[in-house]
Amino acid sequence: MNAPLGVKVAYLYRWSNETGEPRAKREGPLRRTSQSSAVTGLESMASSSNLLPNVRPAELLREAIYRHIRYTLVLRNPRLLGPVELLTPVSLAVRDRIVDRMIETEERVRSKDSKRLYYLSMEFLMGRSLNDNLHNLGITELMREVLASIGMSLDDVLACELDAGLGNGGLGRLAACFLESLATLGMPGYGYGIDYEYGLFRQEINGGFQREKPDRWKANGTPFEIGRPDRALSIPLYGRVETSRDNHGNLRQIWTSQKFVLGIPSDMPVVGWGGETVNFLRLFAARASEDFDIEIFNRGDYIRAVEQKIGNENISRVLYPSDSVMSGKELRLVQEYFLVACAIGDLVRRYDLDHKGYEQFPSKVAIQMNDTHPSLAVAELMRVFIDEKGLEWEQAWELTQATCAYTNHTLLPEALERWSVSLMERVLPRHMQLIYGINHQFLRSISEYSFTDPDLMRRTSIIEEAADKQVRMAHLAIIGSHAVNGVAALHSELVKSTLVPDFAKLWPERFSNKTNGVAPRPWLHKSNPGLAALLTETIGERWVTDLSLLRGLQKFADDAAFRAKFREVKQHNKNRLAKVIFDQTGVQVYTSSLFDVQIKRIHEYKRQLLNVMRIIDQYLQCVDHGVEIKVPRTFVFAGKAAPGYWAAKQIIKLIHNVASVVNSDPRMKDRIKVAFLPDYRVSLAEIIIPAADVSEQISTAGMEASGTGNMKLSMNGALTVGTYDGANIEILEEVGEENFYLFGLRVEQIEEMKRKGLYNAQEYYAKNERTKAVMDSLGSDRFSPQEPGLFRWIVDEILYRGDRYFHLADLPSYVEINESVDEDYLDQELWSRKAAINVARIGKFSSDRTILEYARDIWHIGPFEQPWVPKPKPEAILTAAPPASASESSSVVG
Ligand code: 26V
Repeated sequence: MNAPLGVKVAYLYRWSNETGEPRAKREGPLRRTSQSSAVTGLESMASSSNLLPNVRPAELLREAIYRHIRYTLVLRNPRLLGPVELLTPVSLAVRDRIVDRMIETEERVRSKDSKRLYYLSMEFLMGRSLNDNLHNLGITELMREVLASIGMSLDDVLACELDAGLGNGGLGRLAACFLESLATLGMPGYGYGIDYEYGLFRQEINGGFQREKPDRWKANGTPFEIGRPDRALSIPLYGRVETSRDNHGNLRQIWTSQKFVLGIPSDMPVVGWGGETVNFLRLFAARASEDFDIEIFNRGDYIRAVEQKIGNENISRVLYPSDSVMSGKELRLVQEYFLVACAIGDLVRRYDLDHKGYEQFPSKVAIQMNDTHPSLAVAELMRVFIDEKGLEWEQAWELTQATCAYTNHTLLPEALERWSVSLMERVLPRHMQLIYGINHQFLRSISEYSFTDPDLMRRTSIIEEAADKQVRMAHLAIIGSHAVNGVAALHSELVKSTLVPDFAKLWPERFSNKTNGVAPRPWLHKSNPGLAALLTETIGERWVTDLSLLRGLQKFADDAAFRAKFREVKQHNKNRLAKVIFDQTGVQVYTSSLFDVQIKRIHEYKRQLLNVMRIIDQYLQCVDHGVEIKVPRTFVFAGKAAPGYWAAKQIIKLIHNVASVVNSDPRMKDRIKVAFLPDYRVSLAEIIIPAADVSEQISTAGMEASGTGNMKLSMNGALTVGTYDGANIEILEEVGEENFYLFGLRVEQIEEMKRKGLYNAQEYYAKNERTKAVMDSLGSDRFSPQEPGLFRWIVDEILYRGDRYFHLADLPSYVEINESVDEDYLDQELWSRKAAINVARIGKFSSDRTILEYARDIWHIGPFEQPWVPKPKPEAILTAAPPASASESSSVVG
């Protein structure tokens, strides 16, 4: 099976390992390293690759890096390069290994003609690639050794990579975890997204206020994006629809006079644990097509034509930074269609490579829509089947529905997508027509029920009849899918009972729950090496790909020696975070204090404000009433506010003001420290999470669909202080109520209070002294001495404008539960037992489990069991020969 020598050329370039100097320097010109004077440099490398099995992996890796330094960067002396300059060659050396495995994976899937999953998402929060890839290939330590040999620290190089922050928060990170799990499980699953030039804004803090800066995440290069301009697609927009007859005399709708924009794909490899499977995330960038607006060119208006060109390229310029309010902006609609059209165009092309006709389509392709953002996929697939492939409506519809599935991620009415019909008619006239057709067919199918429920059609129609007619994207997604799911048990019930009860009654079998999960490789094994080593030493290494095995840890929670080691790991992680806090904020914290962490988007429903109220309460108790604070705490906040979300930005300012008062008041004797870490992102989360003692998950019940930070924190040995909401409920069920600090109203209570108008914040204010004191301090200028009246709005909002989020109803029970936290924390043996039990019982929340459920119930893609994947062996990664067929196959990665 060996490839011809010429194929191996990329593998080995020999340098001396004693001096770090290129051997070529001593032996003569690079092209003359071989005995044969006739061979080229590349051929000489090919001949030395015969030595592969005998060469140490470290040497191979170093040679691969040196080769890229010389031939890709055209630089001479590796020892003179700084960490930023090394990032690219180091990444490319790793990438070469990955590419081989990516090609092999594709060949495997193609030869089996396996069904493939395409995960369509406007967001993928990938974070840093190099570290993740090294880790899943099992060559992190090897790379550390190699870089050390040239006087470079691997950590310094890793830190130079800018996060790919192509997402707002939970929804985008979930997509990234899903891709990692798909690859680890060996499933053919691919992401389709947008290659935003700017990801989520960078957050700077200025005088306590958030300032947004553009996120130039590509500035240091993106070696893990593999451009595929040969796979470009032409995407139509605007124009009009004309009716004409085809050759058989049938009426056909022709979308004409469109403008075209190009979608240029780049692939980010997604390496599964062990490197056995490498899938990809295909991201599309918008480029002007020569003939975008051919009329302007024809008129000879060159400058306007170039302006148009720039305008079209804006489609993939920037990620929309709101995760709360739907903006209704044309550019966002165009972005959504751009993603969908690129994805469908590409996946249909891939299907066509190996199949004739479309009968088999749903048995070869599954499309998962991450929220309604890509729900135009339903209309686009219909358009492609009918207009481009000539299928009849009925068959096209059957295939579309059998292929698509939809996941809902929010119940918040202001985040539900609706697009005005007039906008859709202008941007996507053919799709609007198809949506009317889908709606008509649907309404006809339910017309029989209208006798008993005359309002049913109005409620379920895709078109909302209002002054400005709207397309309800969730209805389109539900009608066009064979499966609809929520992301935690409670949330999935609420989808059925409150969001779309009519659809749930019509098609109960279509609805299910798929509780979210997080990938244990990046969020535990990689980011918390101390804990990972302790787990492996205690229960073996198999937990990495089967997190349910953490249960084996349970008996060790009673073992004092184990707990001591467990605490030692946590302490180490806290020391590391303390340094970061000091460097980033100047706040000095005590590493022996309890680290209390709330890290997530800033949103009223997530109630960072409740957390601040409790801090204020403790502060007032201490300085005004002399109450002793028994357990010193460090409160860590991090998170971004949507740039247009005024209240959320004010909350950031409040956190800073409270921090400056509390941190500097000598009467507090440093018992409480508050720190806001700027620019929350994946790579910062990786440092905060392993160091947390307490995880704040305090949303108003019924409002957090699932949460995933809650899972990551508990997985890393933090105890949750949480409401009965989202996946908190399932975490509590797993870890046991004695290992979880539950407080606050339940959904039913909140619903009832809303229904009956029972929540009166003023009553809570009047009847609780401490609540009153907290509110009064916000109304006075105690936390804004230089900025009079700054926080009065909070009092107005809560006491006089109804407080949608029930802060005052939950404040007393929140304060009380925190007293139990303090008591337990004083007993470190008790605390570490609870924390260890959290880790032992968190296995359910691996995204491997989530993906296996999607695969079994929705996608019908194997394997249906968790496969065992051994720890990768560096030798295997470094010395594997390239695939023999690489030179024979023309289109290896389609
Ligand atoms: C909504 C919107 C509204 C239109 C404008 C742009 C935009 C961008 C993102 C979103 C996402 C809102 C939904 C969301 O992020 N949901 C979160 O999903 C997580 C993963 O399922 C879940 O853990 C969180 O509880 C949920 O809030």
